[in-house]
Amino acid sequence: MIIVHHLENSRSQRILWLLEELGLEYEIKHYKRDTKTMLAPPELKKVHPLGKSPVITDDGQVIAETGAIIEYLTEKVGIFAPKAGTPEHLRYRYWLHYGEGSLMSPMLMKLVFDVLPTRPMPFFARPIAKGIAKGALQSFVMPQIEAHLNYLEDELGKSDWFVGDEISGADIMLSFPLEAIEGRAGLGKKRKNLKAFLKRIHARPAYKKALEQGGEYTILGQK
Ligand SMILES: N[C@@H](CCC(=O)N[C@@H](CS)C(=O)NCC(=O)O)C(=O)O
Repeated sequence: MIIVHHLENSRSQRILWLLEELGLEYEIKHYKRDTKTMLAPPELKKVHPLGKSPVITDDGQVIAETGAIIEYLTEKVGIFAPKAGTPEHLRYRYWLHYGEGSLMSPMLMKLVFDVLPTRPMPFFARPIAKGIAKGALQSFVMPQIEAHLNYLEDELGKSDWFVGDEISGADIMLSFPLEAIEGRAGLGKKRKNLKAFLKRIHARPAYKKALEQGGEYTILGQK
């Protein structure tokens, strides 16, 4: 039996969505974030030394990393991934790596620089922290995020889904960073394709079912 070690409000939500799309049976073990640090609880380290979510267990195996989990689950069922050896499969693999490998990096930097000036520090250090954070956001982080969003907006101008006309694990992979940007800063008025993509995924019955299963997912502002 597949067990999803699911941290509330996290990337793990997309694994629940994938499982619902694939029609696989699974159980959820729920974990709550520490209310102060927002980190995962220590119990998650019993499943995998890094204690991050998502992580799944299946048949005595522990599988971590969203991309690896998506590949593992889609290969089990043989849907939601283009046929191996095709150009579509190469594109699919690209997006699976891109989601965490490229797109999430500037987003995490934004999170860090947004929070940095609000952390406890001597009063005289705060204006300096604010200045450093603002400078980094303006000169590097935000231009990077904008470049990624423009690129993704153009890609979705070519087809409804990231790998052509059929939904795949690549769309599930990219859902979380796009939802996070929409929830935190907004995708921007001109990003019609990205907004339509989010609307399309949120209308899917499997997506809705996964939300019911996963519990709190406030990334889009819903409680
Ligand atoms: N690249 C990893 C990232 C995993 C990750 O950082 N997960 C976050 C949840 S969104 C987490 O577990 N955070 C809690 C913590 O770091 O303690 C993946 O995609 O699986």
